[in-house]
Amino acid sequence: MSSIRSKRTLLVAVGAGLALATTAACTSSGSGGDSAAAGAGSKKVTLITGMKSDPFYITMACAAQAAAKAKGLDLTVEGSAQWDVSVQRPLIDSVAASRPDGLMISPVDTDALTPSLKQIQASGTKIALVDTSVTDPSIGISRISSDNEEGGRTAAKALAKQMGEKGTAIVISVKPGISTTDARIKGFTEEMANYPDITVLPTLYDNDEPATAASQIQSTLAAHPDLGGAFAINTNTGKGIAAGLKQAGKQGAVKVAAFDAEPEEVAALKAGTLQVLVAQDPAAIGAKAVDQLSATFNGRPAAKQIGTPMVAITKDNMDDPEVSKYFYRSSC
Ligand code: T6T
Repeated sequence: MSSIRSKRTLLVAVGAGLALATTAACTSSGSGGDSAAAGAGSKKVTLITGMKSDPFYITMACAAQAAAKAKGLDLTVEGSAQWDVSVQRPLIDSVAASRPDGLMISPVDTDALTPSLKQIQASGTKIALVDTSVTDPSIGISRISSDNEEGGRTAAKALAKQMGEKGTAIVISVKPGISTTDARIKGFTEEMANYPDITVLPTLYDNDEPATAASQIQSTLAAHPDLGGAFAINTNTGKGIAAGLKQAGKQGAVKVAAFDAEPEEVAALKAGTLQVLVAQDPAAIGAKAVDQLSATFNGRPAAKQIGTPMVAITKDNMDDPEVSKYFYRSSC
């Protein structure tokens, strides 16, 4: 179980009455004199992200690179081309062959990759799980992520408000067996149960393909012309739903709460195609993971579980610098 050292509750006031309480664990690491210029003897760390091209992970990687430089660590960034176990497993195995001192990874499945991770950990590589995690609690010296159930609850409250607390809604996710998106669905559906006049249709899965999400929202509309709301579980799903609604001329007619804040989602929020974004702080996830590995390399204990902030963004608050600082980047 997590052994959060101390908890600081961060309440981000986001205008339009949308406030999202998050907790962030203060860790003992991160400042204790372990900075040094990267040199031949530097510890080698590899980051394997869930999707190389995803601005969520690009933002994470940029911050991890900066933190690694400050700590004198030699960081290499890898990433899957698709959200698929058969793509990420060979990546893990090839990284294992290089015997890095540390591995930061977003496993694309809660269980299928655990044997490979167990093997790497047994060979002495310290693992930090970033964003997604695995069921086996023995994996990882630290797990750093958003409180995804809380994020799902926030999306449900925001969407219910947008829908006038009545009508039909749909959730489109990536695929079952991803710790983060499964937690968001759990939080969302549990919160939506508090709105008896809202019916939530069975969840659809788009395999992280925007085009699939676009056609799914359109076919849902055809089957349910009264569709009033949608929850997009992540960046590619948010992009896809926005495109699908725009193509169908239904932007604004179907209210959408989407997780994340990559550039196309932000543009869709500005255009009124999406109504709420639940942004995470992937930069904090990346930087804190580097801090935990650095602390471990220097003989200090790591924080087993670290929560990072989220913020609910709407058209009303998106121009506030305290909010727009959470927009994701497509490059460093
Ligand atoms: O929403 C993020 C991440 O938190 C999730 O685990 C997978 O999807 C994203 O990477 C965005 O595409």
